[in-house]
Amino acid sequence: VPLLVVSAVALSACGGNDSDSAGSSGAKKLSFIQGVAGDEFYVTMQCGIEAEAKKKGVTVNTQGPAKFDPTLQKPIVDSVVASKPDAILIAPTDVSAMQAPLQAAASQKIKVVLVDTTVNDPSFAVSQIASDNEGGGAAAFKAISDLNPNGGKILIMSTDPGISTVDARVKGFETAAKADSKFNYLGVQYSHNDTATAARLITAALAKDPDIVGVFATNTFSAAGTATGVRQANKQDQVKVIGFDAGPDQVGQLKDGTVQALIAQDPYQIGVDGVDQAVASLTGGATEAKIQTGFHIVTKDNVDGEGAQYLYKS
Ligand code: T6T
Repeated sequence: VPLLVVSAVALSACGGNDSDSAGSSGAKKLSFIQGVAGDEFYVTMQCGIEAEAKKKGVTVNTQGPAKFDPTLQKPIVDSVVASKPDAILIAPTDVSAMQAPLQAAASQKIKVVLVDTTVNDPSFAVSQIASDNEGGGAAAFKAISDLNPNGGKILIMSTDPGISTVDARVKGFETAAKADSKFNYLGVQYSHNDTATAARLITAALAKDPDIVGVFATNTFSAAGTATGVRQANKQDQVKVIGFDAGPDQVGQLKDGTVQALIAQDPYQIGVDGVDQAVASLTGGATEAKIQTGFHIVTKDNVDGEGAQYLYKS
């Protein structure tokens, strides 16, 4: 009779196991504060951070607010600062509201590394590591334009103003869209990083302008909601949807034809670079003020091949 062997060690999202622990007593302590907990982008970044922390012999603990909201992230920063880590890696949830709390952390001699998002004046930070968000926005316009050679009405579904990454994506798309007279750019709608709100907003936009030909959705949740709304309106053949990020729901929508392309970031690498910068700053090594990690375009044609390496972990 075959024995069913159940492993006592839970597999982590990262493909290792959760019993892996980095460092030893006396090792440098890092804290990672996500933009929002449970978001596959930050889950994947956490995998990169934990793998690199293990390699470098430092410890890391990870926390994130339940929503992408500075009023929820600030108390986490305050409690992490009180725990006196050597360095904080953080994706700040607002360019203004997170400025003072992070500056206060840096003034306590905690090294601060900004991963993904940034703040208005990041001069206190050791390093800022992010995708080419503006370039990704411009690439999203190019994709919509290639799919709609005759132009038409287009709009952006974003999250909230004041988030550096999505604002840069909007800027990149908007600049390109306004320069192309074939397109009638209808502006930005804000979904507050909520999938259901994005679906509701796109339904209303399609009721008002039934001839919309393209939507650029600036992150996971706005993209997943946009695709749901487009499919509910049965407009998936008419409306071309390009979404930033590459979480599992988005990949499903790419494969079923509701979404035409995903602009995938490299959150794992952002995490690896973040740890390297933190450790360099703590050990007197050279740091880089800005690191850009690019982006990759994933379509139905490459998602099971070359594009598969860019999909996020969950
Ligand atoms: O798009 C990423 C991240 O880059 C952005 O700052 C916030 O939203 C995500 O986490 C995706 O959900």
